[in-house]
Amino acid sequence: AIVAVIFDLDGVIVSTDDKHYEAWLSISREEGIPFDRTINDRLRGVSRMESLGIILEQAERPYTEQEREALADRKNSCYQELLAGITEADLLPGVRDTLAELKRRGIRAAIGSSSKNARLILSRLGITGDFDIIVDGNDIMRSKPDPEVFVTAAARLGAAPAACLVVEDAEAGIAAAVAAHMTPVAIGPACGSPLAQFQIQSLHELPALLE
Ligand code: G16
Ligand code: MG
Repeated sequence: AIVAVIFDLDGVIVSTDDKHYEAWLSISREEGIPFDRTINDRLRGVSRMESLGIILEQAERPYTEQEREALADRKNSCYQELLAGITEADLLPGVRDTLAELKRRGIRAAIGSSSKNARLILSRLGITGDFDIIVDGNDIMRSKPDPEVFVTAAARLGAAPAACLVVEDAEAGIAAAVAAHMTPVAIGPACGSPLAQFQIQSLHELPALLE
C-alpha cells in the first residue's frame, strides 16, 4: 500500500511556470539569445544552472563560468521579484482538498522539488506545515532526472520507495521517480510520458489512485 505521496512543487502544487518563463525571457532578451515556449518546455523540473545551459545552446558565443553564475543570479532576482506577487490564487486546483484527504487517510505528504526557492514559495502560500518533509534544490547534488530528490524524501520519511507515489508535471521528474523505484503519476505537461504509470488532469483525481 502507498504510505506517502511526494509532490513536485512547480507545476503540481503551484503554477510558477509562467514566472520562470518570464524571468528567463527577460534575461535572454538582454543577452540577445533566442528563447521561446518550446525551449522553455525543456526547462521544466531542471535545475537553474542546467536550465541556463539549455538556453545558452542558442547563444552565438561561449559564456564563461563566471558569466553563467551572473546570468543565473540575474534570472533568480527577476524570478523572486515575480514571486513577491504570488498568492493563494496561484495554488493549483485540488491542492488543499487532496492534502486534507491524505491526512485523513494517514498518508504522509512530502515536497520533492528541484527549486532552491521551494521553501520561500511554500511559506508565501502558507502551506509549509501541510507537508511532513520538504526536500528541494538546496538539499541535493544532482537534479531530476536523477532520483536523488525523491530518494532523499523517502529516506527522511522512513518510507520504502515502493510505497511512495510521485506526482510530477515534468518528463525529467517522471524519469526520476522511475529511477527511484516509485510509482509515477503524471499531471499536465507530463501526461503522455511513456514512463508515467498514471495520468491525471488535476489533483482532484489523486485520492482515487490510492484506493
Ligand atoms: C523547478 C522548475 C524548473 C526550475 C527549477 C529550479 O522545479 O520546474 O523550471 O528551473 O525548479 O528552480 P530555482 O531556480 O527556483 O532553483 P520543480 O522540481 O519544483 O518543478
Ligand atoms: Mg515541476
